[in-house]
Amino acid sequence: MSEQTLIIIKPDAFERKLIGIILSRFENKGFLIKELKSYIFTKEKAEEFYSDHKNKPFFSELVSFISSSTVVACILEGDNAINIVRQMIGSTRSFEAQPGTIRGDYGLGITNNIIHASDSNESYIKESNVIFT
Ligand code: 3AN
Repeated sequence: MSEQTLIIIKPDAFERKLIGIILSRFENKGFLIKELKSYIFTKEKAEEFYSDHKNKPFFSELVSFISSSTVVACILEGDNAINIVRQMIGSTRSFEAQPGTIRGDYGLGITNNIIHASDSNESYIKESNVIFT
């Protein structure tokens, strides 16, 4: 079933000039880039984007990191996009992510873990509305 999902290529990947190589992995897999923009989170937008995590101890670190530099936001479309893109990005803790996943190949951090991808259709709708409206 064709679906859409949102990815955010995070400030660490932007600063390391990994945008092109990461986007090309999704195109190579067969996904279509439906929307693409570079974006700078304000603190307020970051808090809205990560509102599900507002009671977590790492919330302020997360908000501060995601708003620390440019990110690239992208809506991808393709069969089972939500699930397959989540598999492609790998585990949250990059140092545990499998080689062959994006976090496994490019990252070592947890907060600075290269990329975000929506984990459900509900998250996709909420998150894409924060950035694309
Ligand atoms: P994922 O991005 O893999 O879906 P979530 O939704 O559990 O992970 O967490 C959202 C973001 O919060 C992660 N991408 C990561 O940047 C950050 N995060 C998660 N757990 C921790 C933690 N223990 N310490 C610091 N940051 C964390």
